[in-house]
Amino acid sequence: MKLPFAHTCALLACGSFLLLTQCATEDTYSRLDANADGKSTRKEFDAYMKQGFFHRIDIDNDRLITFSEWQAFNPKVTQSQFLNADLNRDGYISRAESDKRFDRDGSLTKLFNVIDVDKNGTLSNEEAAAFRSALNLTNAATPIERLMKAAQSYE
Ligand SMILES: [Ca+2]
Ligand SMILES: [Ca+2]
Ligand SMILES: [Ca+2]
Repeated sequence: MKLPFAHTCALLACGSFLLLTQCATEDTYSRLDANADGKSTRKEFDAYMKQGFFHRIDIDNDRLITFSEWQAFNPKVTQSQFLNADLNRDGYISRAESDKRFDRDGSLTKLFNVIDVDKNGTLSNEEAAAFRSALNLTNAATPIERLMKAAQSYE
């Protein structure tokens, strides 16, 4: 199966995937499957990833992301990327602004499609576990490299 991974890699520059990789790997499936029916819908996946992303960057837990908080997590983030996400230009990224950024860049769609091997629109326990295993099998230096190797193993 061929994935549009060259396109996915373009998103790595913005840093979202680095965070998504960590969200997808370190938590139990039960948290992803919010209503515990044995599968994760796209809606559950999105809610989980958006919450996980925001929570990890907002170090001081004040519900706002500053440029330095983002930079602490991803040293490669640029001012223009921050400004791009800060829609109302108040110097902070709110949860709503963070969520909208994901909706615009399409990174959640791409990640979901990688994990959803049988393309039925939901992630089974097995699909989520397989993705985690693929990531755990890689021994690259950075989360981004691990993600790229894991996704290559799906091709
Ligand atoms: Ca904060
Ligand atoms: Ca803002
Ligand atoms: Ca599936």
